[in-house]
Amino acid sequence: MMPKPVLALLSLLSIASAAPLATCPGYRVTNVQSGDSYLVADLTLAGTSCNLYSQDITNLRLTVEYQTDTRLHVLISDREQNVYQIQDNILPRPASQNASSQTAHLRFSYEANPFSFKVTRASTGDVLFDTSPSPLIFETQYLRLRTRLPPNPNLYGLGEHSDSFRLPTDGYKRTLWNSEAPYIPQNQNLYGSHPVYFEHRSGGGTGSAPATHGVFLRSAAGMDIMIGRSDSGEQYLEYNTIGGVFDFYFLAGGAAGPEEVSKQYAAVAGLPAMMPYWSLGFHQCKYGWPDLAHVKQVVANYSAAGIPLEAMWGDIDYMDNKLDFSTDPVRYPRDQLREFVQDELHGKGLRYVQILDPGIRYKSDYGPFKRGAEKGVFLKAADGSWYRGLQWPGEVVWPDWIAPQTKEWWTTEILTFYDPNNGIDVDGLWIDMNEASNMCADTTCLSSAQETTRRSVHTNQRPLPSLAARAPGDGQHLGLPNRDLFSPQYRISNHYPSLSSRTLFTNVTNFDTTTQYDTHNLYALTMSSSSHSALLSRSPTKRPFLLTRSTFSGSSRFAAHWFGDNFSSWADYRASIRQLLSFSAVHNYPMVGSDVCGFNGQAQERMCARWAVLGAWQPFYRNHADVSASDQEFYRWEVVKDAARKAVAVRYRLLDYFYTGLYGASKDGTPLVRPLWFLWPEDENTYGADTQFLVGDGLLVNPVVEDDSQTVSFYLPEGVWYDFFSHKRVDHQTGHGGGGQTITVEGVGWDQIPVYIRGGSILPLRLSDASSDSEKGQAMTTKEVRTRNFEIIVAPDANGKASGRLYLDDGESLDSSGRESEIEFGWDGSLGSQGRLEARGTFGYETEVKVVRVVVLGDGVNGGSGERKVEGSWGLMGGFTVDF
Ligand SMILES: *[C@@H]1O[C@H](CO)[C@@H](O)[C@H](O)[C@H]1NC(C)=O
Ligand SMILES: *[C@@H]1O[C@H](CO)[C@@H](O)[C@H](O)[C@H]1NC(C)=O
Ligand SMILES: *[C@@H]1O[C@H](CO)[C@@H](O)[C@H](O)[C@H]1NC(C)=O
Ligand SMILES: CC(=O)N[C@H]1CO[C@H](CO)[C@@H](O)[C@@H]1O
Repeated sequence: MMPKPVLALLSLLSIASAAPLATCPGYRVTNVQSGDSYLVADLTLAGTSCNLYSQDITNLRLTVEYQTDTRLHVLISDREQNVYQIQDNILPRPASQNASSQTAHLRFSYEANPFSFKVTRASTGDVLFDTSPSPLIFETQYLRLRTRLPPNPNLYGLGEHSDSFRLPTDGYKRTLWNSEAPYIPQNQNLYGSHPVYFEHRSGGGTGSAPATHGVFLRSAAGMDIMIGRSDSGEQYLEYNTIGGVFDFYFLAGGAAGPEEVSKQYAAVAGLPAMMPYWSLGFHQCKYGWPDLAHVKQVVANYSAAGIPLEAMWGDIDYMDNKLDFSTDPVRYPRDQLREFVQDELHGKGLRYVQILDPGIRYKSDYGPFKRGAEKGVFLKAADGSWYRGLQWPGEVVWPDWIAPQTKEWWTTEILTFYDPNNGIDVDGLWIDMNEASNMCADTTCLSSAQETTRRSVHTNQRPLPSLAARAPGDGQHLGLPNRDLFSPQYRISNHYPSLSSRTLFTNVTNFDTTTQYDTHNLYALTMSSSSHSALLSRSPTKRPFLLTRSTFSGSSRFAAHWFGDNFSSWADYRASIRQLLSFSAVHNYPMVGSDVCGFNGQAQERMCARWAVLGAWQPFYRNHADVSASDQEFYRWEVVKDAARKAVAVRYRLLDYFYTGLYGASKDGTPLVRPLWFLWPEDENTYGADTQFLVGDGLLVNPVVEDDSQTVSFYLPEGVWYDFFSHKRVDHQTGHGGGGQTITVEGVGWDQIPVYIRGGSILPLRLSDASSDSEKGQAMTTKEVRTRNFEIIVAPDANGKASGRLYLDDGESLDSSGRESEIEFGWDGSLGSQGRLEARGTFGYETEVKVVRVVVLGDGVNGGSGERKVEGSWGLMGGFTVDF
C-alpha cells in the first residue's frame, strides 16, 4: 500500500543534498550578563550565511537558568522572539526556583567563538552534553545541533516508536511527526512525539557511581534525531528540526537512581492525571460489532465464561454513517443503547466508553457542524472556506482546538449527546485519528463533485473572530512569516511522502495565527485537553477517563494512551513490552497498554492466550481488533478463555498495587512500570533488557517472548527473589562479582507467566479470587474487588527487611484530600520474636475493608523456602502491628 522504496530514496536524497557542515559559520557570543542563577547573552552569526535549507537567522539570544539544583534550562531563540515556541497554555513551563549555579548539580559552560556549550555534572566533571563537534545552525526552517556522547551510549526515549527500548547507537534516526501508522512499523514515526531522552552511564572505568540524566527538547517541530558515529568514530546525537527553537531542559537525576530523572521530567512536562480505579479493569472492544444485540452477546458470553469484564467500548460502529454524536438508527438505536448502558452495564457495575474522532462531517444539516461553523471553530483553507479533508464520515472539517470557542462548542456537544438523563451515559471517552489523520494523501484529494456542498455550506458561515492585535512578527513566538509551510527544503523522514500527506496541511492557520506547520504535533494534546475539560464539565467532581491515540509530551495530564493499530503477531506482542517501558519510565506516561491479541490480522489461539496474560500485567488492559480481523474475545478459544480467566483474577488481586503505583506517578512522576536498570543501575546486563519489566518496585514480569514457545530465558538481577505464584524462594546463585544471572524456565503453560517478587517488597493483595476467598468467589467487577479484604505478602530481603505501600480512596473523586489513606508497611525480621509488620501513615479513607492475613515468604531471616501466616483482622483506618 505504501510506496516504501520511493520513500527510502527520498530520505537519502535529503541527506545527500546537505552542504557540508564546515561551510556554516556558527555564532559568536557577545553581551554576556550573568548572575548567580542565570546567564543571558547575544549570539550573532559568525560569518557568511550558509543558508543550508532556508535563511540563517543572524541574531539569537541565549538564556540559561539554573532553575533548581537538578534542572538547567538552556534556551536559544531568535532575538526578535518571532520564531514559534509552544504556547505556554498548551504546555505550561515549570517555574524557576533560581537555584545557585554554585550549588547546582549541573554546570553550564560555553565557548564564545564559535559558540558551543557544555553541560557537566558538577560532582564528577562528567560532560553530559557538548555541542562543540559542529557549529550551531539556526535558520528560518532548519535547525541543527549536535552533541558529543560517550561511545555506545545507553539512550532511551525519543518516542513514539516500536524500536528497541535502548536505542541503537549507529546510523539510527528517530523522526518525530505525529502520524497514523498502521502496523506500528519499526524505524518510522508513529502516532506521538516525545522529544525527551534519558542517558544512563554505568560509571564503569571512571570509578564513579552509575548516573542517569535526561534531556528534554521542548519543541513541537517536525524533526529527525540522528544517533550515530562521525567519520572519525566520534559518537553523537544530532537534532535536525524544521522550526521552533532550541529549548532544552537538562535533568540531573539523583542519588535515588534513574527514577529521579522520571520525576524531574514529570515536573517539566506535567504530572500524569490520576485515573479512576475502574479503568484498571479489563476492557473489551472491537471495530465491526454489527449491532447492539451482538454487543449484548459479548457481555453475556464473558459472563458465561467466568471472565471478569469491566468495560465495553463502542468503536465507530455505533455511529450513524460514522458521524460523531450520532447513533445508527437501525443497528444501535439510541434508546436501546441508552437502556443497555443503564441497565445491563451500569446496573451490573460495568462501564461504557465511546469513541469520538476530530473529523466533523461537512454537511450543512449536521448539527455539530452547523453549530461549530456558527461559532467559527473549524480550521480554514486559504480562501477563507473551511479547510476540508476525508475521514470516516466522508468529507470533514477539523476543529481548531486553539480557538477558545472550540472548547465551548465541543463541551456543549459532549454534554448534550452524553447527557446522563436522556443521552448515552458514558463513563469515559476515547479519542482517535487525532494525529490528525486525514485520508487525503495530497492536494488533489477533494474532487470537484464536492464543490457544490462546499458552496452551499460556505454561505452559512460567519467570519471567524480573530485576536486582532497579534500576528506573526510581533515578538510573540507565533511563527516567522514568509516561510514555505507546505514544502520546506529540509525533508524530515516522515513515513508518508510529504509533511502534509494524510494529515492536515501544514500551511493551515490556527486561530492565534500560529500554523499547523508549527503546531502539528500538538493537535492531539490540545484535543485531549479540551476533551478532558468537557468530561469535567459533565462530572465536575469525578476524574475523567480519556484514551487518546496521538500524544505529545504532557498528554498524560489528560489521557491514557494505547499503542495504536498493531498487528496480531508475536512480533507486536514483544513490541508492546518495549513500548510499555518507553512510555512508562521515560515518557511520563503510566496509563498505557497495547491492543491485547493485536488489532490487525487474525489472532492465533496460543499467541492470544500469551497476550491475554501479558496484558493483565500492563496498566491499561484492553482487547481490541479491527473490522477486518476475526473476533478475538477471550472466550472464543478454550485455551485463551482459561488463560484470561486466571490472568484477570490475578490482576484483580493486585489492583490496589497498580492503583497505588498510578497514584505515585500522578503525585511526583515515579514511574509505575520500570525497566530492570532503574533498580540495578550498576548492572550492565540490565541496560538492554526489554522483554521483561517491573511493575512498581516489587514485581518482575518475565513473559515468554518466543513464538509458540513454552520456554523463557531472562535475566534475574542480584538479590532475593520469590515466585509470585508458588511463594517459593527462587534458588538463584549469585553470579561472580555479585551480579545476577540468566534463568531459563521451561514448560510455561499458555496460562502462565513467570513473575517474581523482589525480596524487600511488601504487596497488599485483595482476596478477590475464588482460591483466596472461597466464601465470596471471584470478584467480577472492580466494584466488587473494592469490597474485598486484603492479605499482605511480605517478601524479606537478605537482611530480613521489607517495605511497601498502599493508597486508598474512593476510586473516582477528583479531589480526595482528607478522604484518602497513604499506608506504609514495614517488615523487620529482627523485631518481635520472629519479625514484625508495621503499618503506619495517614488514614483518611473510611472503609470496612480489613487486612485478614499476613504471609511472610521464606523463613523471614534465613531465606528458607517455607512461608509463615498469621490470620486476624486489622482495620485500615489506623496503624497496626502484627507480631510473628
Ligand atoms: C526568580 O528570578 C526571577 C527573575 O529575577 C523572578 O521573577 C522570580 O520571581 C524568581 N523566582 C523565585 C522562585 O524566586
Ligand atoms: C455467544 O455465545 C453463543 C453460545 O456459544 C454463540 O452462539 C454466539 O455466537 C456468541 N456470540 C458472541 C457475540 O460472542
Ligand atoms: C497550502 O498549500 C497547498 C499547496 O500549495 C495549496 O493547495 C493550499 O491552498 C494551501 N493552503 C493554505 C491554507 O494556504
Ligand atoms: C493497514 C490497515 O489495516 N490499516 C488500518 C489500521 O487501522 C485504521 C483504523 O484506526 C484503519 O484506518 C486502517 O485502514
